Amino acid sequence: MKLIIAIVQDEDSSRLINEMMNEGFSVTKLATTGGFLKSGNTTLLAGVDDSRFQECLGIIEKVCKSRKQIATSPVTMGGSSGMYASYPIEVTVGGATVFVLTVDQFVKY
Ligand code: 2BA
Repeated sequence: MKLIIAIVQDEDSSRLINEMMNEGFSVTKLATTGGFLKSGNTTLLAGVDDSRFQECLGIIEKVCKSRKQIATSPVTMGGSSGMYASYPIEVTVGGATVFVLTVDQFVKY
């Protein structure tokens, strides 16, 4: 069994969960926050059989779109001045960031 951890954009999460559930995958949704943008994203956990995890990855790839976002980056203006300024930067947010872990044991009580 594999554990798929998929960090996706909130906009894609409902459709992704629906498509995964329709194909018989079990999913847990976590409300998470990206460290860089400090805005909300969604992390999905799915325990899937080895024989089906590629199929699950295919659904994630199909549903999740990359988008451009403007982030505000803080910059220090001088060593001793203590002044800060911020400037907008454009970042491309995936798609999906996916980790696949091999599961040692899976039990339900
Ligand atoms: P955030 O950390 O909010 O990052 C959002 C997007 O900002 C990233 O998109 C990337 O395009 C950009 N970004 C992140 N760190 C940056 C940096 N130091 N300098 C310039 N740009 C930067 P994605 O790479 O698609 O990541 C989307 C979200 O997936 C991330 O949100 C984070 O929550 C998660 N993530 C990505 N890589 C990860 C990793 N190696 N471990 C854990 N979580 C990760």
